[in-house]
Amino acid sequence: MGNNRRDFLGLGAALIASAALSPNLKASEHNHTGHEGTKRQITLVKNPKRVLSPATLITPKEGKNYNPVVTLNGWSLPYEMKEGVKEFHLIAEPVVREFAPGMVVNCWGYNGTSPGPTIEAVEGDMVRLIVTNKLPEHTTIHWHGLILPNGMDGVGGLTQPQIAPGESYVYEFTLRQSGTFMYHPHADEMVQMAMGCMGMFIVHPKAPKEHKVDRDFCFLLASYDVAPGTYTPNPSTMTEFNIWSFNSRVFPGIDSMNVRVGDRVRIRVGNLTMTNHPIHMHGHPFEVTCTDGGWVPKNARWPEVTIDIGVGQVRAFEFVATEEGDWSLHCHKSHHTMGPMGHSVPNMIGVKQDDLTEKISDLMPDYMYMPMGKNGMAEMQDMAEMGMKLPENTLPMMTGRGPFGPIEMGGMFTLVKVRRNQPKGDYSDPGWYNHPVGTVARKL
Ligand SMILES: [Cu+2]
Repeated sequence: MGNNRRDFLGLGAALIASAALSPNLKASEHNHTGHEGTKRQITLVKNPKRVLSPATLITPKEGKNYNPVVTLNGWSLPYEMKEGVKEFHLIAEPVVREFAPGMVVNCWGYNGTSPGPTIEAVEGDMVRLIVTNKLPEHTTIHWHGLILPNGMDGVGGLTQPQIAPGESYVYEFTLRQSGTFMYHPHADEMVQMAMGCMGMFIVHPKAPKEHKVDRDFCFLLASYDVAPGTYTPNPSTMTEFNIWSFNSRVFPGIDSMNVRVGDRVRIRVGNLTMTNHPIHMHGHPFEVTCTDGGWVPKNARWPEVTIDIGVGQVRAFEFVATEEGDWSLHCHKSHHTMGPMGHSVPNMIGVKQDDLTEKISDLMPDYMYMPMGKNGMAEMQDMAEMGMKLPENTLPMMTGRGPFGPIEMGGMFTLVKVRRNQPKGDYSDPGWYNHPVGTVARKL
Protein backbone atom coordinates (compact mmCIF):
# COMPACT_ATOMS: atom_id res chain seq x y z
CA MET A 1 0.00 0.00 0.00
CA GLY A 2 2.83 2.33 0.90
CA ASN A 3 4.21 1.97 -2.58
CA ASN A 4 0.90 2.70 -4.19
CA ARG A 5 0.41 5.75 -2.09
CA ARG A 6 3.85 7.03 -2.90
CA ASP A 7 3.18 6.43 -6.58
CA PHE A 8 -0.02 8.35 -6.37
CA LEU A 9 1.51 11.31 -4.59
CA GLY A 10 4.24 11.20 -7.19
CA LEU A 11 1.55 11.37 -9.84
CA GLY A 12 0.23 14.54 -8.21
CA ALA A 13 3.66 16.08 -8.45
CA ALA A 14 3.92 14.95 -12.06
CA LEU A 15 0.60 16.58 -12.85
CA ILE A 16 1.70 19.86 -11.40
CA ALA A 17 5.04 19.62 -13.16
CA SER A 18 3.39 18.92 -16.49
CA ALA A 19 1.06 21.86 -16.07
CA ALA A 20 4.01 24.11 -15.44
CA LEU A 21 5.72 22.95 -18.61
CA SER A 22 2.92 23.82 -20.93
CA PRO A 23 4.91 23.66 -24.19
CA ASN A 24 5.65 20.00 -23.45
CA LEU A 25 2.15 19.24 -22.31
CA LYS A 26 0.86 17.92 -25.58
CA ALA A 27 3.49 15.23 -25.63
CA SER A 28 2.96 14.25 -22.01
CA GLU A 29 -0.80 14.14 -22.30
CA HIS A 30 -0.87 12.09 -25.45
CA ASN A 31 0.15 8.92 -23.64
CA HIS A 32 -3.10 7.21 -24.39
CA THR A 33 -5.04 5.60 -27.14
CA GLY A 34 -8.33 7.21 -28.09
CA HIS A 35 -11.71 5.56 -28.40
CA GLU A 36 -10.36 4.19 -31.65
CA GLY A 37 -7.88 2.09 -29.69
CA THR A 38 -8.78 -1.15 -28.03
CA LYS A 39 -8.29 0.13 -24.48
CA ARG A 40 -9.70 3.11 -22.61
CA GLN A 41 -8.13 6.50 -23.12
CA ILE A 42 -6.12 7.66 -20.15
CA THR A 43 -5.98 11.34 -19.62
CA LEU A 44 -2.81 11.88 -17.72
CA VAL A 45 -1.01 8.69 -16.78
CA LYS A 46 -0.65 5.19 -18.10
CA ASN A 47 -2.13 3.06 -15.29
CA PRO A 48 -5.91 3.50 -15.34
CA LYS A 49 -6.68 1.85 -12.00
CA ARG A 50 -4.40 4.20 -10.16
CA VAL A 51 -6.12 7.20 -11.68
CA LEU A 52 -9.61 5.84 -11.39
CA SER A 53 -9.91 5.23 -7.69
CA PRO A 54 -6.95 6.56 -5.78
CA ALA A 55 -9.15 6.78 -2.68
CA THR A 56 -8.93 3.01 -2.38
CA LEU A 57 -5.26 3.51 -1.57
CA ILE A 58 -5.98 5.49 1.54
CA THR A 59 -9.29 4.02 2.67
CA PRO A 60 -8.05 0.95 4.53
CA LYS A 61 -5.69 2.98 6.69
CA GLU A 62 -8.61 4.92 8.12
CA GLY A 63 -10.71 1.84 8.72
CA LYS A 64 -13.51 3.53 6.83
CA ASN A 65 -15.58 1.43 4.57
CA TYR A 66 -16.84 3.14 1.46
CA ASN A 67 -16.84 2.50 -2.24
CA PRO A 68 -14.83 5.33 -3.82
CA VAL A 69 -16.30 7.31 -6.70
CA VAL A 70 -14.70 7.28 -10.13
CA THR A 71 -14.34 10.79 -11.54
CA LEU A 72 -14.39 10.77 -15.34
CA ASN A 73 -10.94 11.87 -16.57
CA GLY A 74 -10.13 12.88 -13.02
CA TRP A 75 -9.01 11.68 -9.62
CA SER A 76 -9.74 12.06 -5.91
CA LEU A 77 -7.70 14.31 -3.65
CA PRO A 78 -5.47 12.46 -1.14
CA TYR A 79 -5.69 13.58 2.48
CA GLU A 80 -3.76 13.18 5.68
CA MET A 81 -5.22 12.29 9.08
CA LYS A 82 -4.09 14.86 11.65
CA GLU A 83 -5.36 14.27 15.17
CA GLY A 84 -8.66 12.94 14.00
CA VAL A 85 -9.13 15.57 11.29
CA LYS A 86 -9.01 14.77 7.56
CA GLU A 87 -6.75 17.43 6.10
CA PHE A 88 -6.96 18.28 2.40
CA HIS A 89 -4.83 20.78 0.48
CA LEU A 90 -6.27 22.64 -2.49
CA ILE A 91 -4.10 24.93 -4.60
CA ALA A 92 -6.03 27.28 -6.88
CA GLU A 93 -3.80 27.91 -9.91
CA PRO A 94 -3.63 28.29 -13.69
CA VAL A 95 -3.51 24.88 -15.41
CA VAL A 96 -3.44 23.54 -18.94
CA ARG A 97 -6.22 21.06 -19.69
CA GLU A 98 -6.38 18.82 -22.72
CA PHE A 99 -10.06 18.75 -23.77
CA ALA A 100 -9.45 15.97 -26.31
CA PRO A 101 -6.40 14.99 -28.35
CA GLY A 102 -5.78 18.01 -30.58
CA MET A 103 -6.92 20.73 -28.20
CA VAL A 104 -5.48 22.13 -24.97
CA VAL A 105 -6.98 25.05 -23.06
CA ASN A 106 -5.50 27.53 -20.62
CA CYS A 107 -7.80 27.04 -17.63
CA TRP A 108 -7.78 27.88 -13.96
CA GLY A 109 -8.25 24.96 -11.61
CA TYR A 110 -6.88 23.21 -8.56
CA ASN A 111 -3.80 21.04 -7.95
CA GLY A 112 -2.77 20.95 -11.59
CA THR A 113 -6.13 20.01 -13.04
CA SER A 114 -9.45 21.51 -14.12
CA PRO A 115 -11.94 20.67 -12.79
CA GLY A 116 -10.12 20.24 -9.50
CA PRO A 117 -9.75 16.79 -7.93
CA THR A 118 -12.82 15.25 -6.30
CA ILE A 119 -12.93 15.56 -2.52
CA GLU A 120 -14.21 12.38 -0.86
CA ALA A 121 -14.97 11.98 2.83
CA VAL A 122 -17.47 10.30 5.13
CA GLU A 123 -20.48 11.67 6.98
CA GLY A 124 -19.40 12.58 10.50
CA ASP A 125 -15.80 13.35 9.47
CA MET A 126 -14.19 16.55 10.67
CA VAL A 127 -12.45 18.00 7.60
CA ARG A 128 -9.80 20.71 7.26
CA LEU A 129 -9.45 22.20 3.77
CA ILE A 130 -6.38 24.37 3.34
CA VAL A 131 -6.79 26.57 0.26
CA THR A 132 -3.73 28.27 -1.21
CA ASN A 133 -4.27 30.90 -3.86
CA LYS A 134 -1.82 30.85 -6.75
CA LEU A 135 -4.22 32.59 -9.13
CA PRO A 136 -3.38 36.11 -10.31
CA GLU A 137 -6.38 37.50 -8.38
CA HIS A 138 -8.14 36.90 -5.07
CA THR A 139 -10.44 33.92 -4.61
CA THR A 140 -12.44 31.90 -2.05
CA ILE A 141 -14.08 28.47 -2.07
CA HIS A 142 -17.75 27.89 -1.46
CA TRP A 143 -18.77 24.35 -0.44
CA HIS A 144 -21.97 24.04 -2.46
CA GLY A 145 -24.76 22.19 -0.62
CA LEU A 146 -22.89 21.40 2.59
CA ILE A 147 -24.41 22.27 5.97
CA LEU A 148 -21.70 24.16 7.83
CA PRO A 149 -21.03 27.17 10.08
CA ASN A 150 -21.83 30.41 8.25
CA GLY A 151 -18.23 31.61 8.44
CA MET A 152 -17.06 28.52 6.49
CA ASP A 153 -19.42 29.18 3.57
CA GLY A 154 -16.74 30.82 1.44
CA VAL A 155 -18.54 33.93 0.19
CA GLY A 156 -15.82 36.57 -0.26
CA GLY A 157 -16.68 39.83 1.49
CA LEU A 158 -19.75 38.35 3.21
CA THR A 159 -18.52 35.47 5.36
CA GLN A 160 -14.73 35.94 5.07
CA PRO A 161 -12.09 38.24 3.60
CA GLN A 162 -10.98 37.43 0.05
CA ILE A 163 -7.96 35.11 -0.19
CA ALA A 164 -5.30 37.31 -1.82
CA PRO A 165 -2.77 35.80 -4.26
CA GLY A 166 -0.12 34.00 -2.24
CA GLU A 167 -2.31 33.58 0.86
CA SER A 168 -3.63 30.34 2.37
CA TYR A 169 -6.92 30.04 4.25
CA VAL A 170 -8.21 27.21 6.42
CA TYR A 171 -11.77 25.91 6.29
CA GLU A 172 -12.75 23.46 9.01
CA PHE A 173 -16.10 21.84 9.66
CA THR A 174 -17.82 18.55 10.42
CA LEU A 175 -19.68 16.78 7.62
CA ARG A 176 -23.25 16.54 8.92
CA GLN A 177 -24.84 14.91 5.85
CA SER A 178 -23.96 12.49 3.06
CA GLY A 179 -24.55 13.05 -0.64
CA THR A 180 -23.19 14.79 -3.74
CA PHE A 181 -21.90 18.36 -3.53
CA MET A 182 -19.61 20.73 -5.40
CA TYR A 183 -16.96 23.33 -4.67
CA HIS A 184 -16.26 26.53 -6.57
CA PRO A 185 -15.10 30.11 -5.92
CA HIS A 186 -17.51 32.72 -4.58
CA ALA A 187 -15.20 35.52 -5.72
CA ASP A 188 -15.17 36.95 -9.25
CA GLU A 189 -17.33 33.94 -10.04
CA MET A 190 -18.04 34.91 -13.62
CA VAL A 191 -14.35 34.78 -14.54
CA GLN A 192 -13.21 32.00 -12.24
CA MET A 193 -15.92 29.51 -13.17
CA ALA A 194 -15.66 30.39 -16.88
CA MET A 195 -11.96 29.52 -16.54
CA GLY A 196 -12.71 26.15 -14.91
CA CYS A 197 -12.44 26.63 -11.12
CA MET A 198 -14.75 23.90 -9.83
CA GLY A 199 -14.79 20.40 -8.38
CA MET A 200 -16.99 17.76 -6.79
CA PHE A 201 -17.33 17.01 -3.08
CA ILE A 202 -18.66 13.54 -2.30
CA VAL A 203 -19.70 12.65 1.23
CA HIS A 204 -20.25 8.91 1.73
CA PRO A 205 -22.86 7.71 4.24
CA LYS A 206 -21.56 6.73 7.68
CA ALA A 207 -23.27 3.34 7.41
CA PRO A 208 -21.58 1.70 4.38
CA LYS A 209 -24.70 -0.30 3.51
CA GLU A 210 -26.82 2.83 3.17
CA HIS A 211 -27.29 3.89 -0.46
CA LYS A 212 -24.81 1.18 -1.49
CA VAL A 213 -24.01 0.76 -5.19
CA ASP A 214 -21.46 -1.37 -7.04
CA ARG A 215 -20.06 1.41 -9.23
CA ASP A 216 -20.23 5.09 -8.52
CA PHE A 217 -19.24 7.65 -11.18
CA CYS A 218 -19.20 11.44 -11.05
CA PHE A 219 -18.52 14.38 -13.36
CA LEU A 220 -19.24 18.08 -13.74
CA LEU A 221 -20.86 19.79 -16.69
CA ALA A 222 -18.66 22.72 -17.74
CA SER A 223 -18.89 25.04 -20.75
CA TYR A 224 -16.32 27.31 -22.33
CA ASP A 225 -16.02 29.84 -25.09
CA VAL A 226 -12.70 29.23 -26.82
CA ALA A 227 -12.59 30.93 -30.21
CA PRO A 228 -11.24 28.67 -32.99
CA GLY A 229 -7.48 29.00 -33.19
CA THR A 230 -7.07 30.27 -29.61
CA TYR A 231 -6.22 28.72 -26.23
CA THR A 232 -7.92 30.77 -23.50
CA PRO A 233 -11.66 30.82 -22.68
CA ASN A 234 -13.49 34.13 -22.94
CA PRO A 235 -14.91 34.75 -19.45
CA SER A 236 -17.29 37.51 -20.52
CA THR A 237 -19.39 35.15 -22.62
CA MET A 238 -22.92 34.92 -21.21
CA THR A 239 -24.76 32.46 -23.44
CA GLU A 240 -22.81 31.73 -26.62
CA PHE A 241 -20.43 29.05 -25.35
CA ASN A 242 -18.89 26.77 -27.97
CA ILE A 243 -17.38 23.97 -25.87
CA TRP A 244 -19.73 21.71 -23.92
CA SER A 245 -17.88 19.27 -21.72
CA PHE A 246 -18.07 16.50 -19.15
CA ASN A 247 -15.32 17.38 -16.67
CA SER A 248 -13.69 19.67 -19.20
CA ARG A 249 -13.29 16.87 -21.74
CA VAL A 250 -15.24 16.47 -24.97
CA PHE A 251 -16.07 13.38 -26.99
CA PRO A 252 -14.12 11.35 -28.04
CA GLY A 253 -11.86 12.36 -25.15
CA ILE A 254 -14.29 11.44 -22.36
CA ASP A 255 -13.86 8.25 -20.33
CA SER A 256 -16.53 5.63 -20.86
CA MET A 257 -18.28 4.20 -17.79
CA ASN A 258 -17.57 0.47 -17.82
CA VAL A 259 -19.76 -1.80 -15.71
CA ARG A 260 -20.64 -5.45 -15.19
CA VAL A 261 -24.09 -6.92 -15.88
CA GLY A 262 -26.01 -6.92 -12.59
CA ASP A 263 -24.13 -3.95 -11.11
CA ARG A 264 -26.14 -1.26 -9.42
CA VAL A 265 -24.64 1.90 -10.91
CA ARG A 266 -24.81 5.51 -9.72
CA ILE A 267 -23.89 8.46 -11.94
CA ARG A 268 -23.57 11.82 -10.16
CA VAL A 269 -23.67 14.91 -12.36
CA GLY A 270 -23.17 18.53 -11.25
CA ASN A 271 -23.94 21.48 -13.50
CA LEU A 272 -21.71 24.56 -13.30
CA THR A 273 -22.42 25.80 -16.82
CA MET A 274 -24.76 28.72 -17.50
CA THR A 275 -27.63 26.68 -18.95
CA ASN A 276 -29.58 23.49 -18.22
CA HIS A 277 -28.65 20.10 -19.66
CA PRO A 278 -31.16 17.27 -20.20
CA ILE A 279 -28.87 14.28 -19.66
CA HIS A 280 -30.17 11.22 -21.48
CA MET A 281 -29.07 7.62 -21.17
CA HIS A 282 -29.84 4.85 -23.63
CA GLY A 283 -30.79 1.29 -22.76
CA HIS A 284 -31.75 1.59 -19.08
CA PRO A 285 -34.41 3.64 -17.30
CA PHE A 286 -33.02 5.18 -14.10
CA GLU A 287 -34.20 6.93 -10.94
CA VAL A 288 -32.84 10.12 -9.44
CA THR A 289 -31.71 9.08 -5.97
CA CYS A 290 -29.78 12.12 -4.78
CA THR A 291 -29.57 15.86 -5.37
CA ASP A 292 -27.30 18.46 -3.80
CA GLY A 293 -30.13 18.83 -1.25
CA GLY A 294 -29.85 15.21 -0.09
CA TRP A 295 -31.17 11.72 -0.80
CA VAL A 296 -34.56 11.31 -2.46
CA PRO A 297 -36.81 9.04 -0.31
CA LYS A 298 -37.46 5.71 -2.07
CA ASN A 299 -41.22 6.27 -2.30
CA ALA A 300 -40.68 9.65 -4.01
CA ARG A 301 -38.57 8.35 -6.93
CA TRP A 302 -39.90 7.79 -10.43
CA PRO A 303 -38.39 6.31 -13.58
CA GLU A 304 -36.80 8.53 -16.23
CA VAL A 305 -34.51 8.18 -19.21
CA THR A 306 -33.63 11.89 -19.33
CA ILE A 307 -33.02 14.17 -16.37
CA ASP A 308 -32.79 17.91 -16.81
CA ILE A 309 -30.01 19.32 -14.67
CA GLY A 310 -30.42 23.02 -13.99
CA VAL A 311 -27.68 25.58 -13.44
CA GLY A 312 -26.07 25.06 -10.04
CA GLN A 313 -27.79 21.71 -9.49
CA VAL A 314 -26.61 18.17 -8.88
CA ARG A 315 -28.55 15.08 -9.89
CA ALA A 316 -27.39 11.55 -9.10
CA PHE A 317 -29.25 8.72 -10.75
CA GLU A 318 -29.11 4.95 -10.36
CA PHE A 319 -29.97 1.87 -12.38
CA VAL A 320 -29.19 -1.82 -12.43
CA ALA A 321 -27.16 -2.64 -15.53
CA THR A 322 -29.14 -5.44 -17.15
CA GLU A 323 -28.65 -4.83 -20.87
CA GLU A 324 -25.31 -5.63 -22.47
CA GLY A 325 -23.94 -3.21 -25.01
CA ASP A 326 -22.41 0.22 -25.65
CA TRP A 327 -25.07 2.68 -24.50
CA SER A 328 -24.87 6.40 -25.25
CA LEU A 329 -25.09 8.91 -22.42
CA HIS A 330 -25.32 12.49 -23.60
CA CYS A 331 -26.90 15.91 -23.28
CA HIS A 332 -30.10 15.95 -25.33
CA LYS A 333 -29.57 19.52 -26.53
CA SER A 334 -28.14 18.54 -29.86
CA HIS A 335 -25.80 21.55 -30.10
CA HIS A 336 -24.19 20.39 -26.87
CA THR A 337 -22.94 17.18 -28.48
CA MET A 338 -21.09 19.20 -31.10
CA GLY A 339 -17.57 20.57 -31.07
CA PRO A 340 -16.68 24.24 -31.60
CA MET A 341 -18.85 25.86 -34.25
CA GLY A 342 -19.64 29.36 -35.33
CA HIS A 343 -23.09 30.44 -34.24
CA SER A 344 -23.55 32.09 -37.59
CA VAL A 345 -23.14 28.94 -39.66
CA PRO A 346 -25.15 29.72 -42.81
CA ASN A 347 -27.98 27.26 -43.43
CA MET A 348 -27.16 25.78 -46.83
CA ILE A 349 -29.48 22.77 -46.81
CA GLY A 350 -30.74 22.44 -50.38
CA VAL A 351 -28.29 25.04 -51.74
CA LYS A 352 -25.80 24.01 -54.43
CA GLN A 353 -22.40 25.21 -53.20
CA ASP A 354 -19.76 23.45 -55.31
CA ASP A 355 -16.57 25.50 -55.06
CA LEU A 356 -17.94 28.29 -52.88
CA THR A 357 -15.71 27.51 -49.89
CA GLU A 358 -12.63 27.51 -52.10
CA LYS A 359 -13.56 30.83 -53.69
CA ILE A 360 -14.17 32.52 -50.34
CA SER A 361 -10.93 31.10 -48.93
CA ASP A 362 -9.06 32.55 -51.93
CA LEU A 363 -10.56 35.97 -51.30
CA MET A 364 -10.13 35.88 -47.52
CA PRO A 365 -7.41 33.37 -46.63
CA ASP A 366 -7.64 34.06 -42.85
CA TYR A 367 -11.40 33.69 -42.69
CA MET A 368 -12.73 30.28 -41.78
CA TYR A 369 -15.80 29.82 -43.94
CA MET A 370 -17.70 26.73 -42.78
CA PRO A 371 -21.19 26.63 -44.19
CA MET A 372 -23.62 23.85 -43.50
CA GLY A 373 -23.55 21.19 -46.21
CA LYS A 374 -26.08 20.96 -49.03
CA ASN A 375 -27.56 17.79 -47.58
CA GLY A 376 -27.14 18.63 -43.89
CA MET A 377 -24.21 18.61 -41.52
CA ALA A 378 -23.14 14.99 -41.81
CA GLU A 379 -20.73 15.87 -44.59
CA MET A 380 -18.79 17.93 -42.01
CA GLN A 381 -17.60 14.67 -40.50
CA ASP A 382 -16.49 13.47 -43.93
CA MET A 383 -14.55 16.69 -44.45
CA ALA A 384 -12.89 16.31 -41.04
CA GLU A 385 -12.00 12.73 -41.95
CA MET A 386 -10.49 13.85 -45.24
CA GLY A 387 -8.25 16.20 -43.31
CA MET A 388 -10.02 19.51 -43.90
CA LYS A 389 -7.71 22.11 -42.44
CA LEU A 390 -8.98 23.57 -39.17
CA PRO A 391 -7.47 26.49 -37.24
CA GLU A 392 -4.78 25.36 -34.79
CA ASN A 393 -5.94 23.98 -31.43
CA THR A 394 -9.47 23.52 -32.77
CA LEU A 395 -11.43 20.27 -32.73
CA PRO A 396 -13.82 19.29 -35.50
CA MET A 397 -17.53 19.86 -34.80
CA MET A 398 -18.41 16.23 -35.33
CA THR A 399 -15.98 13.47 -34.63
CA GLY A 400 -15.37 10.11 -32.99
CA ARG A 401 -15.32 6.79 -34.78
CA GLY A 402 -17.25 3.69 -33.77
CA PRO A 403 -17.15 0.12 -35.04
CA PHE A 404 -19.67 1.05 -37.77
CA GLY A 405 -18.18 4.39 -38.82
CA PRO A 406 -18.16 8.04 -37.72
CA ILE A 407 -20.26 8.77 -34.61
CA GLU A 408 -20.68 12.49 -35.46
CA MET A 409 -20.53 13.79 -31.89
CA GLY A 410 -18.12 16.26 -30.33
CA GLY A 411 -19.19 17.53 -26.92
CA MET A 412 -21.24 16.15 -24.01
CA PHE A 413 -21.30 12.53 -25.13
CA THR A 414 -19.87 9.33 -23.70
CA LEU A 415 -20.73 5.66 -23.32
CA VAL A 416 -21.91 3.31 -20.61
CA LYS A 417 -20.40 -0.06 -21.52
CA VAL A 418 -22.24 -2.99 -19.97
CA ARG A 419 -20.56 -6.39 -20.16
CA ARG A 420 -21.34 -9.80 -18.70
CA ASN A 421 -17.65 -10.66 -18.33
CA GLN A 422 -16.38 -7.33 -16.92
CA PRO A 423 -14.53 -8.44 -13.77
CA LYS A 424 -15.74 -7.07 -10.42
CA GLY A 425 -13.92 -3.88 -9.54
CA ASP A 426 -12.38 -3.61 -13.02
CA TYR A 427 -13.09 -0.22 -14.58
CA SER A 428 -11.01 -0.68 -17.71
CA ASP A 429 -12.49 -0.23 -21.16
CA PRO A 430 -13.59 -3.59 -22.61
CA GLY A 431 -13.47 -2.25 -26.19
CA TRP A 432 -16.43 -2.16 -28.57
CA TYR A 433 -19.44 -4.38 -27.91
CA ASN A 434 -19.52 -7.58 -29.90
CA HIS A 435 -23.18 -7.86 -30.92
CA PRO A 436 -24.69 -11.36 -31.03
CA VAL A 437 -25.48 -12.48 -34.58
CA GLY A 438 -28.85 -11.17 -35.78
CA THR A 439 -29.15 -8.33 -33.22
CA VAL A 440 -27.87 -5.39 -35.34
CA ALA A 441 -30.12 -3.27 -37.55
CA ARG A 442 -29.52 -4.36 -41.12
CA LYS A 443 -29.91 -3.08 -44.62
CA LEU A 444 -33.00 -4.43 -46.33
CU1 LIG B 1 -26.44 20.36 -22.72
